[in-house]
Amino acid sequence: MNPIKLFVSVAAAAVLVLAGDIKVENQFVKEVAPNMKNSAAFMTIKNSGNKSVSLVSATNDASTITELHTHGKKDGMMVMYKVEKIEVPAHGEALLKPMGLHVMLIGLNKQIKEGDSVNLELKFDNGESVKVAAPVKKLAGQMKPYLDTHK
Ligand SMILES: [Cu+2]
Repeated sequence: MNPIKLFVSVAAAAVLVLAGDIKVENQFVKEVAPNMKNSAAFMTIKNSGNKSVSLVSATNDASTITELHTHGKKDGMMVMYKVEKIEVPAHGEALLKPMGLHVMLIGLNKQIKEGDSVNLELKFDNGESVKVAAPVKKLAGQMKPYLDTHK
């Protein structure tokens, strides 16, 4: 390969790796009672780039399974269900909040309570991967039926 061409392709790859358009803020995980096996993580995801980016998968160190979920009405009932991705518009944000979009932690492998923190890794379709520590917080009681609707 011609050395100039090689240099250009290496430089382009370096730019892709360095482009950090995604920022995660205000992340937290809901405290749950000791007998509960599921919880959820909430956060604001900001995209400073010119293209919309989607959160496509996640992992965490407190549960076996991590899914992307939303919450809404189906046949007149409030239910949670899995979504393939969570889109973050260009120069915009996605708000993951109780009764809306969330990262579902299924099959907790330990009790999580206020003061703990859960390590999350979030993977995006632009190749970015963001690691955050989410503090565990107590939320108001109306969250319990919400978490129980998980299928
Ligand atoms: Cu859920």
